Formats: sequence, structure tokens, C-alpha cells
Amino acid sequence: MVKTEATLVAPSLDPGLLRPDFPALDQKIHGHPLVYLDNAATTQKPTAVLRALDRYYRRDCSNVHRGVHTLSQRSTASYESARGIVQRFLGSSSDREIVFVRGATEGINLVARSFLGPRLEPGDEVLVTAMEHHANIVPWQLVCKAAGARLRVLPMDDRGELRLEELGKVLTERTRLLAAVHVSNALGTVNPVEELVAAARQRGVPVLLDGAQAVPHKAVNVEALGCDFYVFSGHKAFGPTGIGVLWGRREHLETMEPYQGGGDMIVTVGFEGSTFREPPARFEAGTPNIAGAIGLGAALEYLEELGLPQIEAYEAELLSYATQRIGSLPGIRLIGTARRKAGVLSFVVEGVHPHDVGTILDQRGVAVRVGHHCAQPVMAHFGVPATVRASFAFYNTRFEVDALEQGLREVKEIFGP
Ligand code: C6P
Repeated sequence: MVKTEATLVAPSLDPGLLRPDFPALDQKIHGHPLVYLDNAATTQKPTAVLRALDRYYRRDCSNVHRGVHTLSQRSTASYESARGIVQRFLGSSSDREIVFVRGATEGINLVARSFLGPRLEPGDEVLVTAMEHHANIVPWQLVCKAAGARLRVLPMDDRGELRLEELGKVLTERTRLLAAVHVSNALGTVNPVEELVAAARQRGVPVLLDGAQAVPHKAVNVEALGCDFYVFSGHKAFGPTGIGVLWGRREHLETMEPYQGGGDMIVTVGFEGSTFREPPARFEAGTPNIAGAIGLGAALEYLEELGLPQIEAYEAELLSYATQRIGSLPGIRLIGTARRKAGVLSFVVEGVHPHDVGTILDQRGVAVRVGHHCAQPVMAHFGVPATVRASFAFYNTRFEVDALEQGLREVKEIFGP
């Protein structure tokens, strides 16, 4: 970040100062300045992350936990130091609770296979919410099917808010896990996860929270949330692709069988059987994504330096501006109007297929995502096959919202009233 006296005195967030940190933002698309509004799919990377990756590959490239030589010691130190950064970032009490995985998807699958699967019996239930990403539905369905258990769903209303009054009906004595999204990728709803956790805990039901869309936008403290597992993906939090985090309470991780077998997760191996290391090593079979973990550490440090409260406040203001500008355009229907939202504005343009909207916007340099956003049940709830989704990060500006608005006006002109 470019530090000026102003940023040091008043720590509010100024995207004008931050944008030079993100080289990819500075380019033209079809002759227009790039307006990158697809941050929920993946975020752009600051030079701090690019430098960390470059340094690892240029200077320290070596495998971890295996070598006595200097390069291996350096890369091991950087990899384990990244684990410590994640621990601090999430407010976890031990770095042994931090498992590096490929992303949120793998984190959820790991918990489904190694924690829930062995505990499920016929007739048991897993509770999810109506606004889950497929990654927080399908892994549970797979283990439920194998065990003869079933998935139950906490419904939502037409604003895209969970119907908490229904919780008593779907959280039952057969519930073995509650899996809920912290912030919805398709709607932007910030769920009252504290209330969900409290209700589940009262019944002794463990909770997994999918933080893929929360971590880039707000401070997360797993101890304060009181959940049992928390997952997120590095690439949505300004880090590299192919790296993510599963945070799990130590008492759970210690009871869990390995998810995959291979090098680095064993203590002894013989043809008659093998023994396994303590968590987190037990869940990190094979050569890990070393550069990814180091890059993720750099990304989280960058976020800490900006300040998550500052990010949250700035983005709330930007989202409210966008909601007002885009929501007041004729023929636009907003999908997801919850009272607490973060980062996402989903909508449909009357009479125009979302893919056409996305293509026309791209011609004007505006990058949005169109489709079902891997949340088909959400689309079904709102009776649409797809939406246009603008998703924001702290480096986005009001000018970019204006560019989106202008692009949508042109879409309406092309397709007529
Ligand atoms: N959502 C989106 O454009 P992975 O693919 O493992 O990094 O993240 C999966 C995932 C899980 N939960 C939520 C809430 C998510 O938003 C995502 C990824 C992207 O919305 C790609 S579909």
C-alpha cells in the first residue's frame, strides 16, 4: 500500500491509494479500462502476494518437512509461518487447528469424509441452509447416501434471509451436523451465524461454517463464532488459487481418520499397516501447495494491514451506493435484498438473458459473472435460471459502479424497452 500522511493519521480506506498494489486492475479490455466486478469468483492479487510467490520460486524453492539443507529449511519455515498467520487471522488458539487444503470445497469434503461419514447412521440428518453453494450441499449428500442418512434444509424468505423461526423444525435429535454459509455467494446475505451456532450447540450439534465469501469482507474470529469447523479459499481472499484453509477444533481433528494417504502424513509405514501423524500433518498428504500457502500468508497480512473493519465499512458504503444506482434502473430485479449483505449485487434484467448482459458488459470492460453461481437451489427459490452478479472488493470504486450502470443502460437500449 502507498502510505501517505493521510492514511497514517486517518485509517479509513482509500481505493485510489490501493489500486496500484493490484497490477491486473490496470489494463484495458476492448479499449475500456477494466472494471473488475467478479470478486466473488476470484480476487485480483496484490504485489505483496506476487512478490512472496516470486521469492519462493526464485530463491527458496524446495520441498518442505523433508530436507536438512538450507533451502528446505527456508521453505519449511515460510510454509509453517503461513500457518501461524492463518491462525492469528482466524483467532484460533493453535496452529495445529489449521489444515492447508486446496480450497473451501476440499475443506468441506474433508470434514464430510473424515468427521461426519464415520459418525452417520441410517435415519440421521445433516442440516444445511437454502442458500448454500453446491460445495456445501453435494459432499453431505454423498456421505448421507452412503449411510442412509438425509439432508434437511433451513428455508429462506424472498429477501434471501434465513427463516430462523423454522430452525426448531429442522434441527432435530437426529441432526448430526449443521453446515451453513457465512455469507452467500449468490445473494450476498450475511447470515446470523452466531444464532445458528448457539441453537446447534444447545443440542450438541457440531457446526461447519463456509466462510469462502466472508473472509475477504469482514473480520472472522472462530473462537467468538463458537463453530467447530470453518473453511475458506485463498483465491477469494487475494491469495493464490489452489490453496485454502480448514480450521477445525483440535478435539475434533484428533479424532478424525486421514482424508488421503501418502507421504508426510505418516509416522510409520509397513505392509501390515501404517500409523499417522497428529493433525494438521495427518490431513496434508503429499507435497503441499507450498507457494500457495506462502502467498496466502502474504495476502492475509495485507488484509490485516488494511484493517478488516475498514474494509467492511468501505464496502458497505459501496454496496449501498450500487444497490441504489442499479436497483433504481427500470427493468432490473434485484435477487437478494437481505438487511445484512456483503460484497454481492445479484440481479436480472427484464427480457434479457443474463449471458447477453454479461457479454455486452464485457465489451465495455465490465467483468461480472452470469449464471447460477453454483447455487442452483437459490435460483430455483427465486424462479430464475441465472442472474447477473456484480461482486465487489475494497479496490472497487463508485466510478466503477457508474460504469456498470452505464453498461446496463446500453443493454436496455440494445434490447429495447
Ligand atoms: N464460489 C463464485 O463465483 P472453491 O471453488 O473451493 O474455491 O470455493 C467454493 C465455494 C464454496 N462456498 C462458497 C460460498 C463459494 O462462493 C464458493 C465459490 C465461486 O461464487 C465459484 S462458483
